[in-house]
Amino acid sequence: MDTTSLLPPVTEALAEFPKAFHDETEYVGSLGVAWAPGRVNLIGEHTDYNGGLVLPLAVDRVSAFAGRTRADQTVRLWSIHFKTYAQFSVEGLPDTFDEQRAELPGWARYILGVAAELARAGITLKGFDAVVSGDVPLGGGMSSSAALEVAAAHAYALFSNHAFTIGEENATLSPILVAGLCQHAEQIASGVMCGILDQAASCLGQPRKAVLLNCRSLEYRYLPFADPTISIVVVDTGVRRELADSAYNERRQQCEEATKLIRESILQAEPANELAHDIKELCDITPEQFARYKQQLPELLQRRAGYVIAENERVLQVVKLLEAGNIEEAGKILWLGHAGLQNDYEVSCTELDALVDIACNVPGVLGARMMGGGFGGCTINLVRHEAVEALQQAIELQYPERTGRRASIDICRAAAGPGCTFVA
Ligand code: GAF
Repeated sequence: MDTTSLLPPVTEALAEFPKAFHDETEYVGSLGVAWAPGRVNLIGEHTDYNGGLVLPLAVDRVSAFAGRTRADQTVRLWSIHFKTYAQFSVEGLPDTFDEQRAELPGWARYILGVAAELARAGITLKGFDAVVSGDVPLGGGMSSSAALEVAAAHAYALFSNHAFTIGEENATLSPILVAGLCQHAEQIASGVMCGILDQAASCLGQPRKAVLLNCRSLEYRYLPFADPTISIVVVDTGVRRELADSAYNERRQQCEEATKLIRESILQAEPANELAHDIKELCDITPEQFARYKQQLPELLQRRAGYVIAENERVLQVVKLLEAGNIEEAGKILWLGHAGLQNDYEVSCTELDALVDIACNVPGVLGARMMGGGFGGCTINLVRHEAVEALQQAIELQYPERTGRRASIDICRAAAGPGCTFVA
């Protein structure tokens, strides 16, 4: 196979393999590679676990594996980034998950988690040795962990020699099923009760396209996203907050509580309304219902639920505007999304707010907002090409002044989803 077309992290992992694994291990398969992209989310934040809409796109940054199938059920991994080995067995999963997880470094837990979920789905896996590399900024809001999980699922598919297949016609698992499986892997590996956004974006990526996903029905469709005059600029605050995980789970609980209270209020006021029984998640509540019944919620839950319901509407507005070719107006909706995340959902932080505020004063920035779980991570900015430099300069000048930190800036393109192949 011509390896020159492989992405840089894939090539890097391939080159490292003979250096990382040079003992007498018996291999039963050829050298192979698997990879999966990170993502950005245009709009639809914290809507995924509320059964709502999201509009992400996969980016040209990937997690990658290069390795060979072993004769036993051991998985040995070498992380180029962390410069550490990790080892576990796929035998006995998912029962041995908790015990094995405790012994592993954080990054390897996601890979074990994927194996556990595949085992739960009834798939028997083979062991392999592999080098893991990647260029998705770690913890930087572009879903490095989802990229790692989805790449791992493709590595298991490749190295388990047809125990299962992903994606193509008659495959064992569709891309969206793999996304769900990797979402559960993330939950058990990290304890964060995430939605499906990140894993779905990685699994469904297509060049020059965004994907509109209904996280309740799991139906999706693609939208062209390739305006040559616009850049997607991702700015990393450099902030990672320990408490982010517990705050995320707390938001999720608040949304569940708000859903329950509104459902009860509707049923009480409209006992004949059979449809109200079907309200399971916040996004099952229409904006009109919410306006009518929100007074029944404590003030905090009004703000949390109000944000989610409005954000779901914003996704629809952005889709309409993009379809009409009106990126200027679509961008404006991103500012509104940020305001909601900052004031009502309260998942932003000083650094994210500073970046959005700086971007707001640069002509040619069409819209910006914090992206992902929040409390740190990054912002997404839709920027006219000719304004990218001005944005960069404004951030370099003002962000350290305002926060005492440095931000890093990355320009991304909508890129393809995951893949795997044997190379020798
Ligand atoms: C994180 C989660 F992993 C996603 O599922 C999603 O909820 C996102 O935060 C917020 O939109 O990335």
